[in-house]
Amino acid sequence: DESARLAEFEARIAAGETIEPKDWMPERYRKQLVRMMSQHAHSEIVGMLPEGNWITRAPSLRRKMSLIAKVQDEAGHGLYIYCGTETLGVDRAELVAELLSGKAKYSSIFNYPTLTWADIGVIGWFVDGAAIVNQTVLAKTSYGPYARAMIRICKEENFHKRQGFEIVATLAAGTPAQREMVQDAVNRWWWPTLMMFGPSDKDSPNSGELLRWRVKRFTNDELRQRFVNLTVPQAQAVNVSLPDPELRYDAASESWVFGQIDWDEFWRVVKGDGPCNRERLAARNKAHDEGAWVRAAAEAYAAKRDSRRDA
Ligand code: FAQ
Repeated sequence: DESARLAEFEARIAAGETIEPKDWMPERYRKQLVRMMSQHAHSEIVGMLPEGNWITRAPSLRRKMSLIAKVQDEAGHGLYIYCGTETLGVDRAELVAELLSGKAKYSSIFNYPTLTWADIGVIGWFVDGAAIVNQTVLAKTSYGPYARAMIRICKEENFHKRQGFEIVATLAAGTPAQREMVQDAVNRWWWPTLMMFGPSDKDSPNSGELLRWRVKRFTNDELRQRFVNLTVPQAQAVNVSLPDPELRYDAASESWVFGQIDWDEFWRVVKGDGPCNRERLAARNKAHDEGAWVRAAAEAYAAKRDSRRDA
């Protein structure tokens, strides 16, 4: 019966086993994974837009090549995670429709604009850096297909972070105007990056269940702190300052204490009212509409192939 199955499922999780698509799982576990994985896939796809915006304006051929490769990787990550989500019995078209209608969430961070070339460096450094902190842990998540996707994706995120940090280091060692440009980008991206880790633990309704089932292995605040501790010394190394007057090292906890996050801003952006939410959704809808002929052609081809096979 249901409660015996649940006990068996939880015992497997407690023993550190991974759950695979054909294994029994509670409906809530399946639902939570579909929610989280589809939001993650959408984030990768929408996340292509702010950086894609700079491909034609990259300052050199080499910068352009690595930026194209990064954005292309993000498309791959999105498709890979959509495939993972499909192992839970949902149709990708349904998930994409929810993104396009504005019903589905994706990471708040991608609703901010990329105003200068320095933003591309800072996104790689901060946003991919934050993604690595979050996803390294997800590589040990209890659901097998998601964990395996994260292992591969983290390898690519490391390259993304390095290309970003290298851009930042170059600008930070450059002319006064370049230094100013990179500092301005750091000032604008720091707080939104901290928001990527989600609401503080006391306001995180999903954390309890996700931690119990080892989908998550650390809380939002724990991972946010880990990111801050990793990033402050990197900022010092390239001589840029982080826009937080309250930032200070606490020897007792061996951690960098930081100031208050503006949670009103966070929720405004999550609910669709950030600086670029409308623009991002419009761009995704335009791309989807313009791709209609490709989907129609693929379907016609598949139908023709099936009818030949039947003949
Ligand atoms: N933005 O109860 P919790 C990338 C929502 S990295 C928007 O704490 P949970 C790589 C949350 O969904 C970015 N919404 O939720 C890249 C929930 O709403 P719901 C993607 C947010 O799941 C780099 C509500 O608030 N990474 O793409 C955000 O326990 C560079 C309550 O929150 C992932 O998705 C937010 N920041 O913890 C690409 C990682 N935070 O659904 C291009 C996988 C929270 O109940 C360029 N996901 N919400 O209506 C996770 O680790 C978790 O889902 C969290 C949220 C930590 C994001």
